[in-house]
Amino acid sequence: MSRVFSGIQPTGEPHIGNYFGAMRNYVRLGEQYGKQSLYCVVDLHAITNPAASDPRYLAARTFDMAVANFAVGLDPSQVTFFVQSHVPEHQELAWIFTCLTPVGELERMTQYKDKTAQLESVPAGLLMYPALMAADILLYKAGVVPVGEDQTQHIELTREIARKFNHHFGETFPEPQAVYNKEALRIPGVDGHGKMSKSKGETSTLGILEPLDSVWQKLRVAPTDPARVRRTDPGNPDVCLIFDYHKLFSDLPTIELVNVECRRAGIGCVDCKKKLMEGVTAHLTPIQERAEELRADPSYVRDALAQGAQEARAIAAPVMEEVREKVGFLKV
Ligand code: AQP
Repeated sequence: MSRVFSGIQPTGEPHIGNYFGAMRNYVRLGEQYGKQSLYCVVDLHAITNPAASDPRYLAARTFDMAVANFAVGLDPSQVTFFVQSHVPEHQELAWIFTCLTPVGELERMTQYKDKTAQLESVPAGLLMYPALMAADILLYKAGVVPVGEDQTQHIELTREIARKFNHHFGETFPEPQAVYNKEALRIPGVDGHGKMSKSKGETSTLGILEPLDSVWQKLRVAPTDPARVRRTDPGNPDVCLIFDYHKLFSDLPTIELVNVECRRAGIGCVDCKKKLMEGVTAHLTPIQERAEELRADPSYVRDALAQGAQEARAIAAPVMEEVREKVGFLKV
């Protein structure tokens, strides 16, 4: 049976893009693959962007990211859930992959270009990010990787690295496949500026653990179809991010109603947003209640993470032994 691997960065509160794009698939695949599905809070990735990983908050955000994943339905007794820095083999394999990967390949990654565009000084870790990500996945010989569409290029590079390693050192790694949630490939930010993203700050995100009144304040002022200036103007849901969100949170009759009524100016944007908020509330309330219970029991979360790291290392250690031997390191 193949393994599943995915990681999520503790760079801020998880948002509905992370949730619909990736975390829901973690839960679905977790039910199917059990302990052979590995999920990881990737704190080593988080520190590649110093602006997004203040050391005062990193541990708390790592803890909160675990809470959020458990709250949406990942059961740590059924899957393998851990923190990346607790399994040092990730870094060891990442170094070997770094040595196999041309700098040019890393420099052409879109995410690298986006994240460095505003930086005066670029940390080398940002460039090496995809080599570490390849190590995360291949350390467990995972074949299935649930991610959002923004990770496509990194998964392609992971496949390339696996091929290269196999070619140089003998057949070792599978070529993993990305698994997407087709309904949530790239959720737009609530500010209307591109992809919803933690590192763009709270104006971009709707957090899954965010107080609902704060969510409403953001939705209330969120941009809609720019061509719809007056209430009486017909709108176009196809260019409206509120309609994108309806498709995630609302039931089919509501989606259909909003679609039809917006086009003939039968519903105003505020009422449309209120209807959306009903779906958001129904979705997020049980998740937020579960998160509160988990926060009240920190030892449960910590014990689960310690156990998860042990389980992950039990898989990683023999793979690393095989890799060391194939690369030719001296054994004493
Ligand atoms: N807007 C999105 N729509 C769909 N999927 C998304 N993902 C992220 N944003 C969206 C998916 O969520 C998983 C975890 O993401 P991550 O935290 O590891 O890093 P990211 O992709 O870089 O997400 P962010 O929020 O944009 O984080 P920062 O700003 O810290 O880099 C991934 O599978 C991702 O595809």
